[in-house]
Amino acid sequence: MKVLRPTLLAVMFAFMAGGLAKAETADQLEHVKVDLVAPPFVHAHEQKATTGPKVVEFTMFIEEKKIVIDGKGTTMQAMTFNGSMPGPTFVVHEGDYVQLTLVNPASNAMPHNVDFHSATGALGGAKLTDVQPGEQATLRFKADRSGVFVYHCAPEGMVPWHVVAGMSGTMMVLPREGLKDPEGNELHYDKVYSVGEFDLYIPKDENGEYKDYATLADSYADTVEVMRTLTPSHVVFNGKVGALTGEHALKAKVGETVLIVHSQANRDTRPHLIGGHGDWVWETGKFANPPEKNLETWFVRGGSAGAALYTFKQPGVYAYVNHNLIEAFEKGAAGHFVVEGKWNDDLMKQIKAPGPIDKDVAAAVEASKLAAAKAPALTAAPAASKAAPAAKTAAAKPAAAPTKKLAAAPSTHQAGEKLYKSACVACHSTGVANAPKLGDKAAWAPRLAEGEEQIMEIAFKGKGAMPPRGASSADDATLKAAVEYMLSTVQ
Ligand code: HEC
Ligand SMILES: [Cu+2]
Repeated sequence: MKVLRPTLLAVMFAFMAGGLAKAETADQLEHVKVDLVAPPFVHAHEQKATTGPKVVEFTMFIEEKKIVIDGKGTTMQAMTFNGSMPGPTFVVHEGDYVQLTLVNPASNAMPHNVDFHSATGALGGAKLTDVQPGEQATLRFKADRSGVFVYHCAPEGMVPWHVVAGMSGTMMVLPREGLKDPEGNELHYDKVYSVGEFDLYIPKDENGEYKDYATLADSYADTVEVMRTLTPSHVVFNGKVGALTGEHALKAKVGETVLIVHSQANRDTRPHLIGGHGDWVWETGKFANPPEKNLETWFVRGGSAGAALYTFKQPGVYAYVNHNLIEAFEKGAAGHFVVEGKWNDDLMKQIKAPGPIDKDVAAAVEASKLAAAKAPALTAAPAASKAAPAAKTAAAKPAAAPTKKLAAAPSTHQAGEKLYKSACVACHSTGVANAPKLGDKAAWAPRLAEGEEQIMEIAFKGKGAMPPRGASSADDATLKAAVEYMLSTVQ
């Protein structure tokens, strides 16, 4: 019988439908068990697969617990995979099978499951892993495409709540031959860090203080109400403000290449390494697409993970932030890289430390300030138009800048006035939102001092409450004529 088995298998390969044959294949493959580790760290793994596909077995538990999310002691009733936010990062190779046992201990209150964006079918496996407190389930799926992918809890009727309460993480499916640049050169990393960004929605009491809830169920109604505002109270990396700073800062050395996996299961984000770059960035996280080179900031869509590869060139403390800087500095979305090594003067050098301003420098600054203040008065356009009667304004201008000016035909002037009266008058006759009023010399004087080119630029591109092109659909010539008309009333 034992001798016959390979033959039988071969027959199955030849004659049976792919699905069944493949399932049989997975059963024959070598099984390896991998222990997950808490982020920002990632379990040991090969970058290039040295064997054929395997079944990689993982066990992950779910823990509901109250956690502190900032330095002020604000609490949240969290739901977590393996007790961490984000949950652990899984690493396999394309073509491997993931075999996950999901455990929901009886100490929990909620049903949970897991939707792997790297999996195919049954809501990413969520349908097959619905576990009540006191239950476990095992799912196997084929990692049939490479990339970094989000996974998250998705229990019916409570999906967003479980996700923003902490239940997401990442799976990295590496190409079997490892990472490559667009030319096919191999890319390696010395370290990989897993950063999970979370938007948190903590309810406040009548006094504006964050509320503390005794149980997960107690927190539900108020939390959902805050969630519906779409305005997070906190935006954090790895579960709390400061989870990746101070003694928990990410570490690297000059010359080391770090892969940063950044996920956000619910909301868009834009990671940025202050003072560094992304040498190679898979912004959408999918290794089958060529990485982008030398990015300053990368965009990670809500519900996805991105991967950035960077070789540190300079020592120091680098802030790693969500470059919505309000979210970084006011709401918490910031971490640190502490990089050891030797400073490279060629890349950057402080030529002179801050100190009193030198006399000759001060004089030069004063001189250029004077020149700048005089400059507008020297431009021909406003001066010329001041002398010209209103109707001739357009005609006077071609002399100043012939190539730039439009035909001075009276019809153009009329078209400008007509456009003003239809599209611009609403704001510019009343002065809504400080729109300079028609004929109001005081309002226009500082703008004229900036020069007509600047005025045109604002008219075309907008500024503050001034919509681009005054929100009109007029052609360039007519829009210009409308501005000329407006200027003619203050000269
Ligand atoms: C919704 C209101 C609104 C409409 C409509 C509007 N503007 Fe304005 N406009 C403004 C405001 C407000 C400013 C002042 C912007 C500022 O300085 O912040 C302004 C400024 C300007 C300026 C001065 C730019 C400068 O140098 O500061 C020009 C020129 C101008 N508008 C032209 C137009 C023209 C032409 C139209 C119609 C095609 C138009 N605007 C329609 C609100 C409006
Ligand atoms: Cu859940």
